[in-house]
Amino acid sequence: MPTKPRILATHQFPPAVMDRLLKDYDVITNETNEHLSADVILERSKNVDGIMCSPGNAFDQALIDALPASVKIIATFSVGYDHLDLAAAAKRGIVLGNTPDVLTAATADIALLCLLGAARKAHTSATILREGKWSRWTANQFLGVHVSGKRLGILGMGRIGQAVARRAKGFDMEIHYHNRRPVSEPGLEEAIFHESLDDLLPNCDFLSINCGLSDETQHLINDATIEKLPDGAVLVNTARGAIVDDIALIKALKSGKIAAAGLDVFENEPTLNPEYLDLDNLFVLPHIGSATFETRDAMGFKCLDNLDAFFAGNPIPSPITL
Ligand code: 8YV
Repeated sequence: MPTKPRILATHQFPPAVMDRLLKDYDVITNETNEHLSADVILERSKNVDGIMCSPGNAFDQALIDALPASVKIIATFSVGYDHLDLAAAAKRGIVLGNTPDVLTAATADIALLCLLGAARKAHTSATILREGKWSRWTANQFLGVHVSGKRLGILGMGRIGQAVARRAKGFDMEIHYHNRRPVSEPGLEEAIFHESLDDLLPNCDFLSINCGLSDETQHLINDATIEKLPDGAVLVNTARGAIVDDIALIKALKSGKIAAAGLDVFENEPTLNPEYLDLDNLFVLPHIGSATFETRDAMGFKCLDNLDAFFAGNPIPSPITL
C-alpha cells in the first residue's frame, strides 16, 4: 500500500472532517486544540507534505520561508485568505486552497442577524430581560432603527455580498453597492452600483462590509469614511475586523454618528476593545459567520477535496491565486 501523505492539522476540525482526514492521511493532530505559534507549526512541520490550517494561524512570509521543502500545499479552512502570504507561497511553489461557496449562506444569515440585532437593540433589550431588570412594557423603551424600506449599502459584492443583498430584499431594502465592477446576477437587477466608496457612503442608511481584507481595505472604514455616512447609519461587519478602524467606530458609536453597529468580526480577535463593552448600541458576536454544523462540515470537506486532488496529481478545485 502506498504511504499516505503526511498532513499537519493546526486545529481539531469537525468530527466528520477529522474522520475523513485521519482515514486518508497520516495526520499530525492538535489534540488539545490550543493555538499553535509559528515556532510550534515549524517544529511539527518536519517531513510534512501539506498543512490544513485556519485564519487563526498567520502564514506570513517569515513562516512560509522557513517551512521545510516537503510542504507542498496549505489548505485553509476558510474562504478568507488574508492570513496567507500569497507571494511567499508562490515563490516556494506551495499550492494554496480555500473553501469558497459553502459558507456564503451561513455568513449572509449572520450579516442579517447583525443588521437586525444592531438596529433593533437585541443585545440591550435581551440583557435587561435576562438580568431581571425589565419591569414593564412602555411605549418609548428599546426603540431602534426601522429597517424595512431603508437603503442598504454593500461594500464588496462578491458571493457573500450578493447573498446579503438577496436576503435584504426580503426586508424591502433598497440595495446599493460598491465593487470593483458591476454585477449582473439574477434577482439583483435593481441593485445600484457606485463606482467609488465615496459615492456609496452617503446612500447607506445601513452599511454591510462584505469585502476581503487586503492592504487596500485595511481601515477603509475610518474617521473620514464614517463622516460620509448619513447621520444615524447602522454599520454591519461580517468580513474581517481590520477593515474597520475600531477606534473610529467606537468614537462614532459614542457620538451617535453611527446609531448602532452589528459586528461578527473586530480588530485583534479574540480580544474585544474594552471600550466596546460600555456601548449599548453594539451587537457583537464572536466570529460565528460560518458556524453551523452543515457549513463547517462542508468547509472541511472542501479542504479535503483540495488535498485529495493535489495528492492525486490533479488541479485543486478551490485554488487561491495571486
Ligand atoms: C471561518 C471566515 O469560520 O471563512 C472565513 O474566512 O472568516 C469564517 O467563516 C473562520 O475563518 C474559521 O475558519
